[in-house]
Amino acid sequence: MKMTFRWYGDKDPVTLANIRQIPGVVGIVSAVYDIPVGETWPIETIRQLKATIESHGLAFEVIESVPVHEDIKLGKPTRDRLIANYAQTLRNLAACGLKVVCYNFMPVFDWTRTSLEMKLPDGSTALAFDVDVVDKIDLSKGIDLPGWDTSYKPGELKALLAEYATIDTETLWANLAYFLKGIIPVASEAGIKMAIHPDDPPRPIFGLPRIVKNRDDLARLLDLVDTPANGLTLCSGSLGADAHNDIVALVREFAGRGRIHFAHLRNVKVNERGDFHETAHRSADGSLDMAAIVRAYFEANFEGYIRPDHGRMIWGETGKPGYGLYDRALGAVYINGLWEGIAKASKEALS
Ligand SMILES: [Mn+2]
Repeated sequence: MKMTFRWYGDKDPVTLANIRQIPGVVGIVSAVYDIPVGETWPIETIRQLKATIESHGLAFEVIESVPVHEDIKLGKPTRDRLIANYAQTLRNLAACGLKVVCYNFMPVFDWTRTSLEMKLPDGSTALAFDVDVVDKIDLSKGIDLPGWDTSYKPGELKALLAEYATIDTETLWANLAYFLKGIIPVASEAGIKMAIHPDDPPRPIFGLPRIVKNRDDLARLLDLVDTPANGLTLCSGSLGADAHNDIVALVREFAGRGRIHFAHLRNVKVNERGDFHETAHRSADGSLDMAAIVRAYFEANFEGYIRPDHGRMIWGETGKPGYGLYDRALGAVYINGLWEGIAKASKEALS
C-alpha cells in the first residue's frame, strides 16, 4: 500500500512541508479547485499542481475528486457534452502521470453532517450526524446545516430539487450506468483507475436517492462495467456509518477482486439507528475494528493508495473541519504501525 494525505491546495492551512514530515506518507491526494464543474481541467494546470507537490518530495498520483455535474446525474441532454469533457479531463490527468480518480454520484448533497464540532469527552471536537435533525429539516425553508455548500442560492437549490423530483433510485442507477459506459473505456485506455466514493452517510437524505450505500450496491456498480478501471474508493467511515455494513468483509471481497483502488481509513462511533460521530482512528475509540480492516487489506496484498480520512480537531488547531493536520497525522502513523506489525508477524509466521 502507499500512504497518502489529502491536501486542498495553496489555500490549505496544512502545508506540503507539514505533510512531508509525517512518517511514512509518500504521496498527496488533491484536485484542481478553480475550474467550474463540468469543464475540462487543462493539462498545464494539472502539470503545475504536480510540479508543486513533487518539489516537496511527495508523489501525486491520486485525484480526489473530479466532480460529476448534476446534469449527468439527472440524465439531461447536456450530459453527452459534459461526459466528453470529463473524459478529456481523464486523458489530461493520465498524460500528467495520475493513476487513480476518486468521484462520487450523490445527488446535490455531498457529505452531510449536523455538527462540525461535537465536543468529545477529551475536549477534542469531531463531525457528527443526527438522524432526527436531518429528518426534521424542511427543504422549502432552506437548509441550515454546518458546512452546507453555500454556492447554491436558495432559488437555485429549489429549482435543482424540483428537477430531482422525477429521479428515483432506478433512474439514478441508469444515469450512473450511462456515465460509466461513457468514461470507463476512456479511463481503461488511458491507464486511469476510477474509484467511486460511497455515499456519506449511506442513507437517502431529503428524499433524494442514494445508491452507493452497501455491499450489494458496490457489487452492482462494479458489474455495470466489469473491468478493473471501474473500481472503488472504500471509505470505512462512510460505509461504517451503517452498523449493518461489515467493512472487513467488504475489503476481503472487493480488494480480493482487485477493485479497490483507494482506501479511506477512519473510525466512527455509530448506533443502530444511524446516528454517528467521528472519532480518533484507533479501534478502541470507535465502532470499527481498524486492526482487522488493515489486516484484511494486507491479506488481500493491497497495493493501492490509502489515506487517513477525517480527523478530530485537537491541540487547539483550527481549520477545515475534518482536515486538520494533527489528528490525521496520528491516523497515518497509527495505520502504518498496524501495517508494519501485521507484515512482520506474517513474515515470522512464514519462517
Ligand atoms: Mn471518505
